[in-house]
Amino acid sequence: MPVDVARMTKVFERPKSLTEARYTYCPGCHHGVITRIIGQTIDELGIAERTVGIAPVGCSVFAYLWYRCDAVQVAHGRASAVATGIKRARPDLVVFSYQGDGDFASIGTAESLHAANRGENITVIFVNNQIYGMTGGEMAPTTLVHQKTTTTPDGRDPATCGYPIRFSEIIATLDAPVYVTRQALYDTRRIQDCTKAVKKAFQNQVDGKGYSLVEILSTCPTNWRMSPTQANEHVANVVTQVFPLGDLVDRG
Ligand SMILES: Cc1ncc(C[n+]2csc(CCOP(=O)(O)OP(=O)(O)O)c2C)c(N)n1
Repeated sequence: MPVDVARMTKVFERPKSLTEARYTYCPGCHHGVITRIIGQTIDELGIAERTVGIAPVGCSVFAYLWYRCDAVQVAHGRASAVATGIKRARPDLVVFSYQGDGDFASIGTAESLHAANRGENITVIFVNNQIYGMTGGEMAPTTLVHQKTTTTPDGRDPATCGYPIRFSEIIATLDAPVYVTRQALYDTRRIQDCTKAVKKAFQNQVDGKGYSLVEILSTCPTNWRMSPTQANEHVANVVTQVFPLGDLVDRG
C-alpha cells in the first residue's frame, strides 16, 4: 500500500540544539542518550542562544561538536572550574558541564567538590559508567568491588583499591547545592525520569537557584565486555544496588 506522507504524524524529531555531526560513541553506550536529553532540554527551555557547554576529556570529549550552542573543551577534570569562570564572568549565560566519572570524581575531585560547595549557579551532568571508557577500560573511582577492568584484571580488591566512591552522596552533605540526583537510562521509565531531572537542573540555573548535579548511571558495553542488553540489565540489577537512584537533595 502506498504511504500517504501528508497524513503521517511526526513522532520523533532530532532536537534543534543538536548538530548533524556523527557521535563517536560505541553501540549501546548511554552517552548518546544523555547528549540527546540535554539537546531536547535546551530546545524546550529556549536557551540555545545563551547556553555554553563544557566538554571534558573522556568519551564525550567531542561534545562541543554535537551541540548547536557555544561550547568549550577543557582539560581532564577541570570542567566544573571552567564552568565557574564562565558563569561568574557572564551570569546571563546558562553553563553546563558534562563529565565522566574519572573526570568528575577522580582527577577533578577538588574542582568538582569546591564548585558544589561554593554553590556555583551551574548545571553539572555527571556520567557514571564505572570505568575509564575512552582510554581503554581502566578502573575508575566508581568501579564496583570485584569488577574486572584492564588495571584490575582480577577484579577490584578493596584491600588495595578501596571502594566505589558515591560522589553525589558526598556532595549531598554540603549546604549549598540545591539539587543532587542520581538517574539511570536502562528503560523508558528511567529515561523519562532522567529527562525531567535534567530539565529541572537547567531550570534551577535559569531561575538563579544555584548548583545542580545530575548523576546518570551509564553503560559501557565495550569495556564491560557485555552486549548492550546485558549492560542495561547490569545497570538495573547490579549497579543500582551500589548507586541507588533518586533525589539526594532538592532545595528547589
Ligand atoms: C591530565 C590528564 N590525565 C589523564 C588523561 C588520560 N585520560 C583521558 S580520558 C581518561 C578517562 C576518562 O574517563 P571518564 O572521565 O570516566 O570518561 P569516559 O571516557 O568513561 O566517558 C583519562 C584517564 C588526560 N587526558 N589528561
